[in-house]
Amino acid sequence: MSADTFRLQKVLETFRSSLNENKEVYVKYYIAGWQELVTFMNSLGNVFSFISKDVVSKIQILENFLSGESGSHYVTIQSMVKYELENDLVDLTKRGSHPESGCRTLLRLHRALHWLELFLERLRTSTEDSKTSVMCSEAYNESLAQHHPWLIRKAVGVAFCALPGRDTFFEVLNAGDHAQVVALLGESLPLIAEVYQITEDLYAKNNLLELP
Ligand code: 1Q0
Repeated sequence: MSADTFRLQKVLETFRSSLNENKEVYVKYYIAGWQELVTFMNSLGNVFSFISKDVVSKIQILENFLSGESGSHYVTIQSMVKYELENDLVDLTKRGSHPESGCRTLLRLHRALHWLELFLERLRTSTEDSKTSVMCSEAYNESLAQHHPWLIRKAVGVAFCALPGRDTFFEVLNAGDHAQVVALLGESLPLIAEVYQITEDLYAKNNLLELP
């Protein structure tokens, strides 16, 4: 089994591990899932490094909270939200004394997870003549783009053009033939969607979806 197969399955495994029986999301596994995706993105080439750098810095911010003195409050996304809100540790309307709160940092990854879900669903149901760049940018326009300024949208557009074609993409995932990759995606997607939805509901309930 190749390293790439392992990664795709590891993404699946980490997102599976991130949910406990009370439907709480473990920050540790959530960021481990992102770490796997960064590894994957780096294997696609340097054009993507401005994207992976941003993800890495956000993973780092959350890791620092988790290993810091208030780490026990950062075990789940639920406990993090409660702790930061109760202790006024979140800039709610404009950036001020808490520009890098756990809540706002995780929100950026959360929005990106929606992109991932939409993209992987397109990939899963794609046909031979589907283009990865089109799937990626459609998914992007429906999700993350709404939160990005013009300059970033342009840069992202350039990066999408550098994506390998569908066949190569399936190969890079290297989880067997197309049918096997499709099956694995079918298995991962409901998990990713569930983690996304739980976080979305939590953020909506606490009015945190537009954090600066
Ligand atoms: C495979 C190609 C990757 C395409 C990625 C599409 C999303 C592009 C987003 C790029 C934005 C990066 C520049 C930084 C933006 C920040 O300003 C922004 C806001 O943060 P802040 O602190 O300024 O308020 N940051 C973000 O919005 C976070 C963006 C994270 C993008 C994460 C992309 C994750 C890609 C993962 C590779 C998945 C490959 C698919 C195969 C997976 C197989 C299971």
